[in-house]
Amino acid sequence: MLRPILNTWRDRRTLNGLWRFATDPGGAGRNQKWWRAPLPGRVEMPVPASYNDVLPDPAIRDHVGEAWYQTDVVVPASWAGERVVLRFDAATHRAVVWVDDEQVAAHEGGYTPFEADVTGVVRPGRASRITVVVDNRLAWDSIPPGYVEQTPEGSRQRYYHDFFNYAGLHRPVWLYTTPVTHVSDVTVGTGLAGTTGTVDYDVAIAGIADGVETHVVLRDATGTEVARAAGPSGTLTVSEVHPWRPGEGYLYTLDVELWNGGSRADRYSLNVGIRTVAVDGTRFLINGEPFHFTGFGMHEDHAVRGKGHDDVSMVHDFALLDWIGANSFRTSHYPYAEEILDYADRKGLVVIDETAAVGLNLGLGGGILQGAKRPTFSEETISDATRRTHLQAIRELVARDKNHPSVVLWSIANEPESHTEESKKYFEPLFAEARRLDPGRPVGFVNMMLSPSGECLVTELADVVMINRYFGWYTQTGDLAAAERELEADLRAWASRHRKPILVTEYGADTVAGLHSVVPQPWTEEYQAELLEMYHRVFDRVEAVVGEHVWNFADFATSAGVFRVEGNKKGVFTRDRKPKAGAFTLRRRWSRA
Ligand code: GCB
Repeated sequence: MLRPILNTWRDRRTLNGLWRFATDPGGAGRNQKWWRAPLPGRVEMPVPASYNDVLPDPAIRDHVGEAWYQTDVVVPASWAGERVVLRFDAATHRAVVWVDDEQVAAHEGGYTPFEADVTGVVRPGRASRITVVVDNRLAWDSIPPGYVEQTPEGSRQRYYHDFFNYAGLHRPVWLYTTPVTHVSDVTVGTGLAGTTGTVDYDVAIAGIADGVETHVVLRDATGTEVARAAGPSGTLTVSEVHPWRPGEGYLYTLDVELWNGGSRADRYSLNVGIRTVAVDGTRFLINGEPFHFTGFGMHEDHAVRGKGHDDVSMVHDFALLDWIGANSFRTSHYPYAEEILDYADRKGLVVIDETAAVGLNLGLGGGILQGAKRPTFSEETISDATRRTHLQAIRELVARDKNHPSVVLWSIANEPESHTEESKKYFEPLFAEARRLDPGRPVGFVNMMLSPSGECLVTELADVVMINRYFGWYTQTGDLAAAERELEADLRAWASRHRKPILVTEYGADTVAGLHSVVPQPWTEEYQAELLEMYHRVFDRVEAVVGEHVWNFADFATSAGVFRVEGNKKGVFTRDRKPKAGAFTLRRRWSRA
């Protein structure tokens, strides 16, 4: 799915700003057709942002159910004759959209974009009312899953993942145009052989008029043409190629043009990084060279605006990644804003791109279900219906992110149950679909500690081993010597059983900034630093380990719980991005080169 761009043939404007807003705990809005008139109440809400923390109101923070957003927009008169599209970069977790009185879109999934062709609904030169209802409820068939419990005090959302269930319009909303005959999709795949690069391209065209021709031109970073071709698909060859590589996000531009009767009818420009990715035994290769991942599992999470995208924070976070010497991150535990992937492409940061399939593991939360432990996979819990949503989440992730050179690996789930036959059956078609959609990238999932190498049945479906390990925190708490022994035994077992690259996608310890101790005391800054050093000693002893991603880059919000002190404190930066001692430990190790 192509992002809106601005050029001679395409226009765009964001609808970011303050929208009218109303939560709807009783679900009255649908019956009363709230899209037909200004929303009740006088609350305004910024877009993009999570709505939860903007107002100091527990009824909004802990709201369960639908919430309405509305704005008015004048469509420029100059857009007459163009195709007009309304696009939401994210609406968490599902949404229905109306333009004036007409429903134009409905979408499931909180972290991937959707759009509607509204050409026949809006009137250029006139105002239109745009109304969106977003629903933050997680159910057994949503990704991520959850369930709503009815209590005497009202609905309560329960879920099996460890971050706050922020909701709302988290990313920009766009109104944009394309010509009627337009480029509707572009897919590129790149190759390298010596000093020659190749770009396979495939262009989809919609609204086709007779005689439309496709021309593609590849330009280098100075704008100089390096290759061209005609036809909707083909291969471009680049001699003396300048590859995209970690640390150096060199990008070419692919200009895709449609020509009609001797004149240009549309142009779409796409950034292209020429690089290869491969798994070879226990090595992870980028451009044929072994790559060692250093960095973090992160979160889109900030004070007040929650998961709302913001360029200031993005640029600052990337600067901190650079300062600390990180070369990569995982979009734990959902697809991040496309702005972040574009920026990673330009910065040469390597990305493991993850779906929002987190918390598919009921073995972890038996206690909450009135003591009755339910099976993870069953008709009543994670079922075929969940798998259908999960498949769609994979399709939308690949459709959105397939062209980003920074993305080198798909992670189709975080810490699901993976030691049962049911889990294997659940995951087989998901791996197959990810590979069918993108034969060019390895596919994996993230294994959790309770499912060690001898028991996990899903890793054999994956191209790499990705494991989260908390020796020294959740087990052997405070005993780093015992943790070191356990960690080494665990990693060696994975290495000998699977002969695949091992990425430790999470390791870390909760740390309250400012807490200190001269002896190893969990929760102190010194303990976090010592624990990280211990893991690094072990990683350096096990050759198959090709990745170290600390959990987490920064402290983040979670639901309330006795294991959490105003959220998860495993960040090496605080939530407002102040370094803890562990940040300097990492900087010393990762900035060595
Ligand atoms: C994990 C999860 C992550 C949690 C983390 C923790 O394994 O993948 O979402 O936040 O542990 O801190 O417990």
